[in-house]
Amino acid sequence: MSQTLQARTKDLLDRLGVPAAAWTGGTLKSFTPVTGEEIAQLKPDTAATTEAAIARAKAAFEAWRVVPAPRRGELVRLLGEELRAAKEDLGALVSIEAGKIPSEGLGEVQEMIDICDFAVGLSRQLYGLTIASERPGHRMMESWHPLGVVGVISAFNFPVAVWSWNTALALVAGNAVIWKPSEKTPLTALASHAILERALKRFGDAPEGLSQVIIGGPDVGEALVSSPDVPLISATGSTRMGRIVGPKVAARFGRSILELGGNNAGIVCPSADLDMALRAIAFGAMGTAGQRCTTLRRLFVHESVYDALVPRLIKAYGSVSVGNPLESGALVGPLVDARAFDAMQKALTEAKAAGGKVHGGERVATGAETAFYARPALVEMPDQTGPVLEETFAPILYVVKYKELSDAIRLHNAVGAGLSSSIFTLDMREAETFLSAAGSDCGIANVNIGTSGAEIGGAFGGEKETGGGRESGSDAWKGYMRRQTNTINYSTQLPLAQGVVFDI
Ligand code: UN1
Repeated sequence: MSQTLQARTKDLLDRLGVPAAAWTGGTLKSFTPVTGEEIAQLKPDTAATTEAAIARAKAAFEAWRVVPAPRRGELVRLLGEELRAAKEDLGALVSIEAGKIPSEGLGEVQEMIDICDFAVGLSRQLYGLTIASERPGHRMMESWHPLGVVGVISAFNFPVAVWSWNTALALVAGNAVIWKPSEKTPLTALASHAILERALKRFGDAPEGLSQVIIGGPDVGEALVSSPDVPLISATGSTRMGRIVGPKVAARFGRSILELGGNNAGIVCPSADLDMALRAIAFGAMGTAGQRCTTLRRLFVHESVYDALVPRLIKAYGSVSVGNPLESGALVGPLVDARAFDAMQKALTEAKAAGGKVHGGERVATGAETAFYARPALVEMPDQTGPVLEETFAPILYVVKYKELSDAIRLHNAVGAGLSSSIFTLDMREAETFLSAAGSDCGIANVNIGTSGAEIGGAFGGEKETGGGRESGSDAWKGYMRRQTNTINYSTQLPLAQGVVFDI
């Protein structure tokens, strides 16, 4: 088995155009969570090579920012084409490196293609406003200008899509990009970059160093985050990471887009379509083995439907297939590593101590000792206490019974994170209350679908400890540009605003 997986990785990297020298013979080891075996040895960057990359990116930015935006869009159009051609291979590599089931590996690449399409259209729509001036013979408007070098820090769980959300927007916005992928998923980063390089080659005259990847750990991240030549850091990962990165960027008056932890919840109301809710909850809570930032982690179920829904959910938890996603057709693949498994067990122990009734959560043997598979856990909790208040990056769903919707919404909002949320109801009043100013406090609030699996067309991100950043669709592109307010006087007079007189 292990030979086969290594060989498959090599095969995929060859086909995707990543030279063997980039992932063999180095000191940074890469493992697949599918079997736990080592699949690559990379040569890590250093603070010095990162600084050199930033200097190259800065020079590239100065050339790129004056390329007309629709022409910049052409590069992203070509990237979308190359991604379409590479979809099967890159999706398979995501599955090996991040442990996703095949359709989720492919889905992640589809998300990259979608954002490319979006960004191509955007390259002709970087609109500013025209604004009425209070002065005669004057005109006001807004211009959106490129920002500079964008540093992208991404996590293991969406190893390539998050880069593409940032890069597709940053490139049409006229910026250069430096990407520091998770140390756990460097191979998919190198592969994505090889795909972009093919697009750059076809494009022809893009400046050298426009988009670069740096591989390594905190020292490399630190060099990127602290550099005054990187005006924007877009960082996806834990709230703990955000607490380090955010203040560092702010201290130098840089801008950051933070997409951090989620402790996402759903509310199941008396009128809910329970069959539909069951499926949505199953995907939201167990999909990607609970390792999405949008994973459903808390569920508030109205007392009148608790007995009709929760036993069915427990049954689904007991029977869902867990195993090697590349071989067995399982729906739940591995946790990323031993630490993730230990964190899951610790949370379950704490939940039990807080009065929780745990269903599932045990290790599932696959014959590979260094791979960590767990049966997803559903925990019936008497209240929202202990580990329920924290994000544990594993498939644990805490279920709490409620009587009044106002109580459910209060509990829903009573956690640190504020990423995604959903309500299951056929009652218009309940749905609209949940979406209202007094409802969910999250960046994403859904009705009759789960918390995960957002489309790229909407702005993606959340409030509070989730960091407040927005990526992907809607007007998230504005975060990657600088706004300039312009006032133009085409009269023969010089009236001052606010009626100020200053005659010399
Ligand atoms: C993440 O987990 O960091 O909404 C991103 C979703 C995906 C993106 C998740 N489209 O679940």
